[in-house]
Amino acid sequence: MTQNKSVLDWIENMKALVTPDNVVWITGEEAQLEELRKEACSTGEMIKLNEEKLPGCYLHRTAVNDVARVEDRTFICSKKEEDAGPTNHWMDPEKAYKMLYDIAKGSYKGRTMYVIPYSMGPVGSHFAKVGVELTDSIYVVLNMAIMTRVGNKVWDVLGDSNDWVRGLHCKCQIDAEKRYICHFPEDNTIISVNSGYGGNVLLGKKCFALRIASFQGKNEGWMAEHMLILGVQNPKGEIKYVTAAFPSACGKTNLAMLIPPEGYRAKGYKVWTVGDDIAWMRIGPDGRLWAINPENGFFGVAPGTNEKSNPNALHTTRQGTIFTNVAHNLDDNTVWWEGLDKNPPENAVDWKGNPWNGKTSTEKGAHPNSRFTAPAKNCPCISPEFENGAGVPISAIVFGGRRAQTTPLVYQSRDWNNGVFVGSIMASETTAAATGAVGVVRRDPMAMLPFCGYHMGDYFKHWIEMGEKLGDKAPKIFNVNWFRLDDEGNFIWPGFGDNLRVLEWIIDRCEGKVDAEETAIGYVPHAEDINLEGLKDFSIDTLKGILKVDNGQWAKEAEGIEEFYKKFGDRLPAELRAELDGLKERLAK
Ligand code: GTP
Ligand code: SPV
Ligand code: MN
Repeated sequence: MTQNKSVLDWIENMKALVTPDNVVWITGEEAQLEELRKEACSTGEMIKLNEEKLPGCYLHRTAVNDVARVEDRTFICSKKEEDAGPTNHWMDPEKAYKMLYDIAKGSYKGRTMYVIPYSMGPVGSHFAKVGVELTDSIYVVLNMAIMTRVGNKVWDVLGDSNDWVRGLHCKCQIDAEKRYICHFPEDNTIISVNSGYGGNVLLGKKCFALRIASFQGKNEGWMAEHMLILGVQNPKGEIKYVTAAFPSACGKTNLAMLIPPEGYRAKGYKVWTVGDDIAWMRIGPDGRLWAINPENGFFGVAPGTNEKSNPNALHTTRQGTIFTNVAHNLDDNTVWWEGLDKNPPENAVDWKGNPWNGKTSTEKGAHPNSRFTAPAKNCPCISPEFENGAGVPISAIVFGGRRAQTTPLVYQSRDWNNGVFVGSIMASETTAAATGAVGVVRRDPMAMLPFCGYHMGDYFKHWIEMGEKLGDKAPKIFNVNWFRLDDEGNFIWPGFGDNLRVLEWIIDRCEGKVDAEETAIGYVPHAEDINLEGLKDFSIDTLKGILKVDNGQWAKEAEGIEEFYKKFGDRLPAELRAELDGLKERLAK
């Protein structure tokens, strides 16, 4: 345990508030976690799955009203409203604490308080940061034990420091009307009440590693981003690292675990996964940008994951994994989700807990935002650098979203500031990862709209300043769109493993090995420079179609950006204003 006074005092205060029957300190030892798994199974909180087919795997169903992040109930409680900015919901911290303490008061009565010390990042790395989460949910403990590094070793590195993030989670009655996910960036504090779902309650993830950490990064000169990190190894054995920011459920896990197309594999290409959701990045001693994945597992979207689309992810979930809100196959006590295979179980229970026949039912067996929580070490392509506390050097930063039209398959920004502009104007169709309408195009700068813990205008400025510090060592910035649709609504680009064809062009551009065509929005590949070898039923003319930049559509886009930028008032950096003017000028030519 710990003698850290700031920790002990805070826990005493929280105990007095929520009044648990008892307190359990999570040590990180396997025997303790195993006891908790048994207890969760005895109460029905979790179901133990087939030990032969899915060793060490469990199923959990959340309440039907509690299956995704709740962006409209997520608040940044900075002292000044203007510091939360126009893209966040804000609540006065005094008012928020009072409201939350009223809800939390006595809520652990009859329950156990679990104290989870955790490290985001390899324990002791200079990138890493410590958090403590208090929860009354065993499901949260077991998920945190997969997603982060938990246990006594964290107390050892924390010592008597006060630099740690406080997190209080109270399940309460899972009352959607009293659900609040509140962040106090100035106090390093997170309070989450009335939810039991992933991103709302695994406080190390979006709440700390993005919302609180983005604020810390601005103050301390580093970056916390909603990005995957992967390494592409070429036949010579050289590995180049790339980060990519796509909005929720837009393909980060899939790209991070990409399996090269056959022709590439034969030549010796390989992709290594460093992270699938979050990157913390700092300028290294060599002046380049270095990144770590602060997480220790994957909280991935289950539907659509299969032996063809993402065999690495599927393999990763075959042991030691917790499944949330997928269908339960009663015949062999395994799990199923839409898009796993063409053979849905007939004798099953759906994500709501109702009897379900996959052959005849018109209802979905798994919720579209059902998830797996799997240890990173299970991943067949986990990078040898995954545990390296110094991180990996980044050559390229890729932005992307789900756009049926307008945005080409790939383009390169003109320079860093233009790249920041490209990130700032990202737009994507919404997905099931958050509650609310699905398929509506919304601006989601750097895929951080729901995750930036301070004023988005200041966040843009921070990006610009990082570019000034990096100078000519800055990664090159690109934008991709795997999701262009044809007239019948089918995806035009094959995507998944074939995305390596685009990554290859990106890396070649970083190394100055390939030319490009200058357009109003940036540099687009000559179609001949994207390797289509071995791609069946895909012609170079189809490729040309999705590489085309339509100036008419982009002129409309520029109007939308103008509208969006108005939100930021005088906190929009002048550099971005100039970039928008430059785009309009080039479009008018
Ligand atoms: P979060 O965990 O919510 O942050 O999501 P993510 O960005 O990791 O998304 P993920 O990789 O789980 O993919 C989400 C959905 O996008 C799945 O249904 C995938 O099948 C689909 N998808 C991923 N990559 C591609 C692609 O290259 N092309 C197409 N058409 N769909 C893709
Ligand atoms: C996302 O929605 O971007 C996720 C899942 O990665 S959650 O942890 O719920 O935020
Ligand atoms: Mn995510």
